Parts: sequence; C-alpha cells; structure tokens
Amino acid sequence: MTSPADSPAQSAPTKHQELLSWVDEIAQLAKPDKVQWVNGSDEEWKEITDALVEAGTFVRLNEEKKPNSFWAASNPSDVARVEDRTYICSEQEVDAGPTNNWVAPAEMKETLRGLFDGSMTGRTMYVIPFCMGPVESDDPKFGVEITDSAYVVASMLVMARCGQKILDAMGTDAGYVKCVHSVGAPLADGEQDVSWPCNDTKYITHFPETREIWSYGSGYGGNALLGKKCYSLRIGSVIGRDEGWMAEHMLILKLTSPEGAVHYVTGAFPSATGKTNLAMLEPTVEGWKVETLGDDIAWLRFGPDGRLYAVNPEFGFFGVAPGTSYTTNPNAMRTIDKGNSVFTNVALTDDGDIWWEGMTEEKPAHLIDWHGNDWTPESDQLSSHPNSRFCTPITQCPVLAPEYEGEPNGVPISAILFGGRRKTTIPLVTESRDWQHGVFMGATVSSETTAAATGAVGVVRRDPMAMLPFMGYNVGDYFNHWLEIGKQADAEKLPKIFYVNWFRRDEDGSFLWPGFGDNSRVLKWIIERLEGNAEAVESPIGRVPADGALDVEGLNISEDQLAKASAVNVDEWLEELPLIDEWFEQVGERLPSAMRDELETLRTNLDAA
Ligand code: SAT
Ligand code: MN
Repeated sequence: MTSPADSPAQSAPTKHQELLSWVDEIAQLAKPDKVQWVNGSDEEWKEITDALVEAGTFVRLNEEKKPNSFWAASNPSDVARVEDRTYICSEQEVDAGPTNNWVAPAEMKETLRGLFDGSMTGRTMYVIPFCMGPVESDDPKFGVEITDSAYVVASMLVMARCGQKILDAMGTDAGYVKCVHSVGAPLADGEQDVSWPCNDTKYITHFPETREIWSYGSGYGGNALLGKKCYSLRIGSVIGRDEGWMAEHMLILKLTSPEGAVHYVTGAFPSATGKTNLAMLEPTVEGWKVETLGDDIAWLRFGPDGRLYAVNPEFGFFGVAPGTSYTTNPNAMRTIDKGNSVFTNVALTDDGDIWWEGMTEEKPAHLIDWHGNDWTPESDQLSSHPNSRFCTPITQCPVLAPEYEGEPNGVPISAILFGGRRKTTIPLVTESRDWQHGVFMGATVSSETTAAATGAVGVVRRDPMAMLPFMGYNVGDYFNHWLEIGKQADAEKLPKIFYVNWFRRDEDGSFLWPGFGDNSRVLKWIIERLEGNAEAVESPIGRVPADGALDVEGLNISEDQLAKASAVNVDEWLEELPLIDEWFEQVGERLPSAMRDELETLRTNLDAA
C-alpha cells in the first residue's frame, strides 16, 4: 500500500511501465487516500471481506450453512443495470448505431474528468489485474479494473481470474482494457461511510476505439464489475469484430448422449430468462448427461480445424436468485452451498443463512428482507429484490465440465440456440435452414423485458442475439459480422442454429411447456438432428420436429398442449411480420440486405402456407 503522494509505482508489483503510469494518472485524478494492488491471495480476501463486514456492507453468513459467504443489501436505487445511462462513445455516432446511447468521446471524457476529480477521496483505490478466460490460452485478453469499492473487489475475485498471477502473465508490455470505476461517493475528513455508497448520477461508458471503460455512480454487478458485460460483451464485441471472432451473451454446455457422443452447444437468451438454469440443467431424458462450461458469456473463435470454439471468459456465476431452488436448479444450489459466495439483495434468515422467493415451498417464519426490515410470510412485500443475485465460484459447480480448465482455447461448438421469452408465436424449437437463416432468427429474437434492467417489465422488444443492451457497435454492422463469420468457414463446420421458446402460454395464461430439466428433451432432438437421427418437417419459418420426434416419454403433457407449444401459427406470424419490418427500419441503413432477403422469404413462405 502506498499513498498517492509517494507514487503507487514505488511498491507496485509490476514492471509494466505503461500500466504504472496509467494507475498513477487515475490516482492523481481521483485522489484516493491510498492505492492497493489486488493480488488474489487468501489473506487479501480475508482482509477485504473483514473490512466489508466492519463497514456494514457485508454480513457474514453462518459458517455451517454458507462458509466464507456474505450477505449485502444495496441502496434501493442501485439494483440493476442502467441501460439509459449506458453509452458507447465511438468517434462517429453512426458506429454506435441506433440501439446505443452515444456521446462523442472527447465530450464524455470531459464529463468524466469532472466527475472523477476527487471522487475517491477518503477511500482506497484498488487495482485489479484480471484475465478474460484461462491465462494459459494462446491469446489471453487482459483487463485492469481500478475501483474504489471493496464490494466490487470481492465480487471480481469471484467472477474473474484476478491478481498477481495475471500481472505476471502480462509481463512488461501486454495490452489490456482499461477499466475505471468509482461509486462516486468521496468521504470528507472524518465522515462516516454508508453501507452501500453510490451516486444518483450514473454513467456506464465505453470507448470502443481506445478499448476503455469508465463507470461512475453505481455499485451494482453489471454496472460495476467491468469484466462482466462492459468488457466481455460491449468492448469484447468490438475486439471480436476487428479480430474476426465473436463475443456473445451465451451459455456453454456439454451434452453427452447415451451412446457417448459429445456435443458442445451455446445458447443466447436475454438476462433473467433461465440461462443459468439451462446451463446446468439435470436432464429428465434417460441416459443423457449435461455438464456446464458457462452460464452467461461465450467468446467464439475459429480453431485451426476451421470450427468455432467457445471459451467462457468468466470465473463465477452471477445468477438471478429468486426462483432458484433444489427443484429448478439443483446444481446452482449445490454450487452456492459450498460457500465462498456473495449474495446481494436477498433476505437473511434468523440462523444466518439466506432465502429468496421460490427457494423453498414453505416460507421461513421470519426474515430480514433486502431493505433490512423484519419480514414474515404475511408481509405484502417481496423479501428479495426480483434482480437479487448470487455471486459464486464456477469451479464449485458439481457439473462443471473438465474442459472448463482443461481446454484453455475452448470447445468446438455443434449448435447455437437463440431464445426469447414470448407468450405467443414462437414455437418450442425451430431449426434454421442454413447459417444466413439462423442469423435472421437471431437478429429478430424478441422477448418480454425482465427485472435485470431498470424499466418496465413484460414489454415485448427485439433483443437480437440477446445482445441488445450489450452490443459495442452498430447493430447493422454486428449482423454483418455474423454473416461474415459464416463466410469464413465451410458450411458443414459451422454450428447449426436453432430458435427456442420455453415460455409460450395457453389461452388461460399457463405455460405450455414445463421447461427446466425437461428442456433436455429439446436438446436431445437438436443433437439427434445434428447426427441425422431425428425427423423434422419443413415449415414456413424453418424446420420443426416431426410428429413423435420429440421425446416426451414420461412427461406429463397432453397432446394438445404439446401441439400448441410447437405450433407454427401462420396468423400469429403474419402479425409478427410488420413488427420485424419496424425493427429493420430501426436498424436502418447498415442492415445487411441478406436480412431483408430472409424477411421476404419468410413473407413468401407464410403467404403460400
Ligand atoms: O448485467 S449483469 O451481468 O449484472 C446481470 C445481467 O443482466 O445478466
Ligand atoms: Mn447475462
């Protein structure tokens, strides 16, 4: 530890001169009381979590229930990503595109310089070196996050590979993404801190050309853990565009058939639509095995054999807590039960454990809710915020595939799933005719909004590739990049693309498909399609399972229900066409013509049906 007065460089654990001078520059601006380099040791974890307990940010949980784990409650105004305060500051506005907020980089830097001037006064400025994925990979991508939040440090230590070993791997000159974060709550001399410092003014800003991230005013995960969405997707997608790979909002799973055939599948689903559940589902079909490699982010790069390989750049799960239970996601529960986790905005039980809506059928008789108030089952308020989160090490997951550590350059992908959350129209599963058609499916995914971002819940919006809030550049260019990727490989080496919807409803509002572990039945059909062992029929929107091709043995679903879940309803699709038209209008002039061609094909197919 050093004070800025005697320059952080003096005791810095690296000889990376450019990094040292950048850290110095930020310290000069933000004026923290001291600078601390995060080394990733157990002693450091203890020191930081002890300090968070001392400060009232963390409550240490019962060692027997959740060893080495902590409960935190945020400021009630700081509970989710703030998309309206999130900016892509490219030199040209058109490069940010119509779906992102934009401010010119020079102007935004000016604003940020004002906000960060003295913003860390009274606090420690932590420097967190981290790596996106295994540091042993052929092309490790580094980041360094500077933050004045110890909560962010603890969370980053769970979510990313951090510390001295990363700094050592960076050597004296490795490139890295500069990530600067402040909660924006300087402390005057002797001023008492609050348990969750933040600022009403928030800026989550990205500079794609200079590969920088600056975040101000929030302590919430997606706004403050800058290795998460900010780097892994927004800046990552730009690096991927420039280098010929893809950064996607996808889970990665490994499927093994009863015959022992192994396939790796990725899936893009909007935030809070069951990605974490699908990533580690317990299959209900006999003899199939599912293992996980990731629940949120996949970086897809071509391997020497011309196939696309997926790596999970993260090191933990940052999952939505409510609804997670031994019924819906037993493997997530087993992961968190091993401890070493941080829980934010859930409820605290009287015996020092945590609880949230849906964890158990029977509600505890008494809790401290996420506002810090007494709660009983009679209470008319939720005990936990709908976007409350568990933050837990992925290596504790009992179904983690050994390839997660064993294959630092990733696993070859056989299929890509796109999914939304739609009450109508979108059938249970549709196979694309080819890559371009699959890209069209992804480009037109729509979903009802969830609590993962601030704003209204349940509104249908287009969420292309589940990337709407995460694309670091123009959405039309992004679609074009997907098409270009398809041109770089032989068709038979490319993953096959499927469109799924677990959320279709009956007229009475009930879900038609049971979901959760039974989604393995859909995965089984997909794998059998890849291997040429399952029947499909052509429909106007793509190929759908032939009658009897989906394994529903032992499933309590009526034929009528199954038919409704899987139906291609031409009238509903005819209503969808103008919505897609409208969306493509919004994408604007950079929409690739191939996407319009696909829309015309769809129109023609529906007219003929
Ligand atoms: O943005 S977070 O990573 O905090 C959560 C999410 O929306 O997936
Ligand atoms: Mn996500």
